[in-house]
Amino acid sequence: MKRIFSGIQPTGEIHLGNYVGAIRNWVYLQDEYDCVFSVVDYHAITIEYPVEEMAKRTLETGLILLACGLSPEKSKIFVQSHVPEHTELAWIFNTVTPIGEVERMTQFKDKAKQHRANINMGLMGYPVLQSADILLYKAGYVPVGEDQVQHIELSREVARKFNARFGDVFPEPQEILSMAPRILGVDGQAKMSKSLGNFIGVLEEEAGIWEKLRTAVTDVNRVHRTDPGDPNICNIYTIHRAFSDNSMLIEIDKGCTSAGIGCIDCKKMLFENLKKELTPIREKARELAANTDYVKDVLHQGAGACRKIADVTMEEVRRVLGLYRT
Ligand code: AQP
Repeated sequence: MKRIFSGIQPTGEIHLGNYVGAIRNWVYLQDEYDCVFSVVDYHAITIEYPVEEMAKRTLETGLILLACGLSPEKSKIFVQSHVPEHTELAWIFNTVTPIGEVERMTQFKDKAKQHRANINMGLMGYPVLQSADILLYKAGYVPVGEDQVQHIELSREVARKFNARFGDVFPEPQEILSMAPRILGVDGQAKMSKSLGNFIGVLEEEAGIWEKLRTAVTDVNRVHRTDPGDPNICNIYTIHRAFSDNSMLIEIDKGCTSAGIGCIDCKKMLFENLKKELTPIREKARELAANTDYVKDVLHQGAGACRKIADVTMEEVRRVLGLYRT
């Protein structure tokens, strides 16, 4: 069975971008692939974070993945720092990764601007650790949002460089994009992001979701209700694509381009569909929050299963590197 790896950072509230760009796709894919999914806490420490919150956020992120439909019967779900081989392999990959390649990564440039006071080696090495996350399990496929495609390209480069020098050990992973690989924030400007505060949370209460939706930016050229709009440049329509069926999309397209419906009508339709999909997730999350021992157990079992795979890969890697073994 072909293997998948993907991860999510415990950097805050999981939002619609994470959900439709990645997590919902993971849920579908776990029926067809051998899946490994991680809460990547070592990635999350590359920016300043509230230390006292990290453990709680990590557990909550695991809980949300389960609430969204990941199943421990189908997938291995674990916390990255519980499998130390991730950082061991990342160190080795540092020695085959050209500095120029990591310096040109868009995410590094963006994060360096956002966190000027702490541009650390970890921030720059983020995609090297990500390559290790994927290749430790020799995963061939990585379901991610569009923002991560450049990093997956780099992981192919890392695999090629390593294989060229030490022999054919790693596959070259391919990204798998969802049908909504890039959701903008409610500001309609930047990517919806935990750290930018422009998000709608998957577990947010309905009143909060509506308030954000109601005021969210649409097609900026549609100033008056009577102006026709262009769904192709409207972020609300992009979100509709992820939550609404074809007949509704056609209805909105027609209504928007002819000014037959207003933005608020369109948002109300989206709100109804969001409620349909997110309410069961919120309920499941509430159930799991009352039984965190179950979540802890899933993560514990997941880490155990992953350590076994990691151990085999690392033995092979240490051998091909020519390290002294007793
Ligand atoms: N706006 C988005 N649209 C589509 N996919 C998205 N993803 C993130 N934002 C969007 C995808 O979600 C997965 C997990 O992301 P992550 O937590 O590892 O890191 P991120 O991409 O940096 O997400 P955020 O929310 O923007 O976090 P912060 O603010 O902490 O940096 C990935 O597959 C990502 O592509």
